[in-house]
Amino acid sequence: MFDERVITRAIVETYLEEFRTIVDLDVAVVGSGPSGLVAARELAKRGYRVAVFEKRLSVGGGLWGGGMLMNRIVVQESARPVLEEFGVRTREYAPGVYVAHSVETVAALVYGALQAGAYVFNGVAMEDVVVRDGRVAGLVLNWGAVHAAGLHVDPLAIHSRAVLDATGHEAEVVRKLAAKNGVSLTVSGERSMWADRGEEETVALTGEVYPGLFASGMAATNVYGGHRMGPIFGGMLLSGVRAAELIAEALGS
Ligand code: 48F
Repeated sequence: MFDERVITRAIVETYLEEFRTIVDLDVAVVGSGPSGLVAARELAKRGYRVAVFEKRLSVGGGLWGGGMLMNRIVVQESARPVLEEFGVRTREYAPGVYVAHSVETVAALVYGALQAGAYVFNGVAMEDVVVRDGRVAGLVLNWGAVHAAGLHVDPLAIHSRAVLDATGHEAEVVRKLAAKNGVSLTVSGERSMWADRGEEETVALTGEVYPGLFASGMAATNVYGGHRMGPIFGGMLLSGVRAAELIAEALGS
């Protein structure tokens, strides 16, 4: 009953159809952790053409493992509305301290981003940036598997009006920009864990690090040397919201 050729065509054609449309984007988000997925949904809701590129097969970044592989995350009162907006259930554990299931959180965040109209490409890695006239103007992409195996395969490039580095602790996009373009940007690296400070810093440090290139979440913390915060995730969610606001401000309509 099922013809393998139809199955093959269905996959190849629908995937490539989508890939063709993302060659010109408003916003390219690198990394599908909490800050990247929240930013993607917020931007898609505002009508921007946004795609998330995740080098691994699984989306969700550092959410899955909760704290020390115990699949629960903690959020504070100020960030709970973000989880609610995605339909994630929370339980109040202590005044102002809420717990959510990390797997439910990943599922809801990616579903919410897709449903809002964001494109999500898992297994696709950012290999380099496109720089034009002193601005980051796009990404150089390759299959995550090619990247991981270190194969000598030339990548493909896309253009975007803004790029968000949501690659977490690595701040990979910022590092790549600095390493290849003589840009005097240093990634300071994060400071040791201080949950309270780290949560505030990751939101405060979210912003444009170079024309066209924004950083959120742990990438922002690492660029500017903020504190690590561990398995409390409110700052990551709020950083995604903040990144979307700043990008929308910069892009206009
Ligand atoms: O690390 P990650 O979850 O980013 P985040 O939004 O959140 C950080 C927290 O999860 C946690 C924390 C909070 O307490 O400290 O770590 O800042 O997700 C980053 C994603 O980026 C992907 C990576 O696989 C991960 O899923 N990524 C990294 N480099 C690349 C990439 C790349 N070159 N191309 C595509 N994806």
